[in-house]
Amino acid sequence: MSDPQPAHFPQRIFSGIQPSGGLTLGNYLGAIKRFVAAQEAGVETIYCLVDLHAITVWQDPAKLRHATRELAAGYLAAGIDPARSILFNQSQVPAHAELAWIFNCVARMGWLRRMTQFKDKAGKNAEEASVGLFAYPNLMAADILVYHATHVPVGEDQKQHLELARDIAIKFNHDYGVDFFPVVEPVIEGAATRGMSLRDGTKKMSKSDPSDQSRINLTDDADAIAAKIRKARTDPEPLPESVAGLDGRAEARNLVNIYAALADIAPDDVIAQYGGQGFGAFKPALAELAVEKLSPLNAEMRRLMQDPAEIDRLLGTGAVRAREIAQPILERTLEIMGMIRSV
Ligand code: AQP
Repeated sequence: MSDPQPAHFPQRIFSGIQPSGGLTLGNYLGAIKRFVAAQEAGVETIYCLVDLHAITVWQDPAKLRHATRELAAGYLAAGIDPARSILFNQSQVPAHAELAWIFNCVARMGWLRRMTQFKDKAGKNAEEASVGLFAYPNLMAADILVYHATHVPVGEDQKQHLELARDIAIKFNHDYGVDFFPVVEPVIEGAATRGMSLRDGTKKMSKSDPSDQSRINLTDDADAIAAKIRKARTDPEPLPESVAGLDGRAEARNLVNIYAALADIAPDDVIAQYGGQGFGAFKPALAELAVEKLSPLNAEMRRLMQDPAEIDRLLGTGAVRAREIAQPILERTLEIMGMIRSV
């Protein structure tokens, strides 16, 4: 990772996932798997379940509670160690929402109007969308900057939001004549930074897609995984002899990328092995690999979900550690802005 930050911003990784449904293979390959790699590399890592982001669209309270615990179980099952990483849910650390308000006053309307995710999620009915959905990227900037995080591993879809977080840090530093917030670096790496829907290779695989067939959920059992891969949309051609031959073949490229990310190899290596073969051969190989990699995860998530009180306890402990970092940074921000701090 290149690090253009001044030395007074030591490398610190922050990232988050919304408990807005069950985890998908896209979240796993684009985010969680890489969160674990960062933890294993020995960098300071802070991982958040961004429940305040989830409520930018309607969430049934009981489902939100379940999805938050299940998401925590997903992180833990994938290898996030709460002793080495800080793992917590956003709403237990009020500094996120407080700094987001400040950033609502830093970011410009025009910046937010350019955000494609708002346009995608609000659709044609933007007037009915919540104000929170529109201001979502300001909260995301606060999530990151309230820890002075320097690097943020995310999938490709979050690139624009991270550029906005950089713009907010730069504007705040400039407006107040300080070098206080780091200019964060997005870390978008690996073969599956944009896992696509199994039904439509031009659409992102998403936990809120109405079609369950469009995604692999981390809670899917072996039969469901194999069936979804078998039914995944493809074209009639065999796999090409080189990666360049995947151009214009979104569905084929997606399956090759998923294979590569699951096997920790490059798409070239997948093509070297399967180029020239039809999907009749490739899909069963992919299904076998997916089941091999995801089944242990799935089993561990189920085990963890049997003890929700323990998950809540872990999140509470993580939140205490998160508050210890976030609160002084929020206090200093308010001071810089001229707010009286009496205590
Ligand atoms: N399809 C994907 N491929 C690669 N990475 C992905 N991510 C999400 N989908 C893919 C990455 O997962 C992290 C958490 O995303 P999120 O849950 O906060 O929000 P999202 O990006 O909006 O994910 P979803 O699944 O599409 O959720 P909904 O449907 O609720 O909006 C991020 O790092 C994201 O890049």
